[in-house]
Amino acid sequence: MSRRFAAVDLGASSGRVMLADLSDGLRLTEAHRFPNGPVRVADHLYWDILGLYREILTGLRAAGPVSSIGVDSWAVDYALLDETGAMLGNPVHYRDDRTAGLAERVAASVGPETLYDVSGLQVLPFNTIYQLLAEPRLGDAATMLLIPDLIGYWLTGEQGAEVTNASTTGLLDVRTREWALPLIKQLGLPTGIFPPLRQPGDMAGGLRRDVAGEIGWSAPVRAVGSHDTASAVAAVPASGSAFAYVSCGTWSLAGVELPGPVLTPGSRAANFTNEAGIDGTVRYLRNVMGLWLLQECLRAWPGSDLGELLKAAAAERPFAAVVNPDEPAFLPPGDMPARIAAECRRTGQRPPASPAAYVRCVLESLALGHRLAVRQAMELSGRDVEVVHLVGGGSRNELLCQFTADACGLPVVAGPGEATTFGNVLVQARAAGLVSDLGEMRALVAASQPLRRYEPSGDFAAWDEAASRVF
Ligand code: LFR
Repeated sequence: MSRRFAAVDLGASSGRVMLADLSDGLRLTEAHRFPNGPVRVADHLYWDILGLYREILTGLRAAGPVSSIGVDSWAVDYALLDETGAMLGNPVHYRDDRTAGLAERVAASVGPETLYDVSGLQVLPFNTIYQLLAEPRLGDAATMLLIPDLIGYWLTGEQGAEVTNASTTGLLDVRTREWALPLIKQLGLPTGIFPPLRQPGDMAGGLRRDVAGEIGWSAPVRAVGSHDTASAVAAVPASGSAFAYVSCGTWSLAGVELPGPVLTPGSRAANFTNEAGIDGTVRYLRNVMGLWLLQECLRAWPGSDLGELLKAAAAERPFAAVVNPDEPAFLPPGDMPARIAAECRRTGQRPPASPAAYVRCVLESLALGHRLAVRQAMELSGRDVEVVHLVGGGSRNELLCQFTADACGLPVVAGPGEATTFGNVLVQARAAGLVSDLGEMRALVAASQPLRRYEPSGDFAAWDEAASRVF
């Protein structure tokens, strides 16, 4: 058996097929990278799922033969399939507004306490539970497959639901980690569309013969932490348990890892989520709007250079303007600088006057979001935290890492940028017997990756003052 594994990792702004080699430590190479993003057609926002699948095949062909393949992606979104396995329409993007008002309606009918007690999930307007209730074609559906499970189905012909991602639907029982059938029935959703659950490491199936023919080789697909955040948290290069993490890409997912859920009224009020992690762990975290704010600003400034902007942002006046990064108005695609300016005015602050000032505002605001989530995670869970691990693409943003250390008053260890891929391949390597447990997985990442440490510095009182402006 070779010690090579392929990871298919679909992020909201880019996808990649990565190749990991564990013959001598842990080496990662990129086989193929491709852009991703929402596609608006008439009234709705979609994912170009067939285009993504084509890129995945291109990537697998380039990666060459491996021992197994794992697929992860962003959470909550899905395709409905009919009884022949054909897709009933293109998957809708979670930033689409079709779920407007549904979270409130479900809370009113089921009761917010009951909902939290069953699923342990934070309320986000796009959770699968609300999307399914907005779904016009539910009556025709035989199966619902979340995105990585859909890709897995196309690759293997086998259907299943990997549990870490299933935990983001709002329809998984947080205690038993089985589908919450009583809740599903109570909502009037069809119980039959939810496929059997799989655990990370389970075999998902062999490649279909036509797929193997197309990419030129064959290997089984294994379930991994198919929620990208579950894979990223599995690869946080921490030792021990006194750490918080910020998995920072399009979203920042900030929290702690726990052995069991926190379902207290305080936790619900703070909108903390108990998502399923590897090995029965709980990813106790909250979504912070993340680099989406920056990505959408850049989209509004065609031709701008991020490197130059970050340099200029470092020289801008501190705390000239900050916003609550989690304002619902920031969620949909659109003119982000205009929305940030409106939010500054609403909170009595002068809007930034240049792109560099906007970037400064975004990064300070994100750091404030990280700080609030990390602090609340510590308080609500009782977990001691000595260090914040910042992983994902955001770990390459030095200014954001330093601001996060300053705002949290804790050291930040930044890296790896490709934590999700590491988590993906290491779960496969473990299933193949090459790695023993989560601790060893993390130690391997720590030993093979350059990490950078940021000590908290700067004026802590100034961060307090800035926080008081927005929260
Ligand atoms: C991050 C992520 C988050 C999830 C969001 C939407 O990529 O998976 O964990 O809340 O995307 O699916």
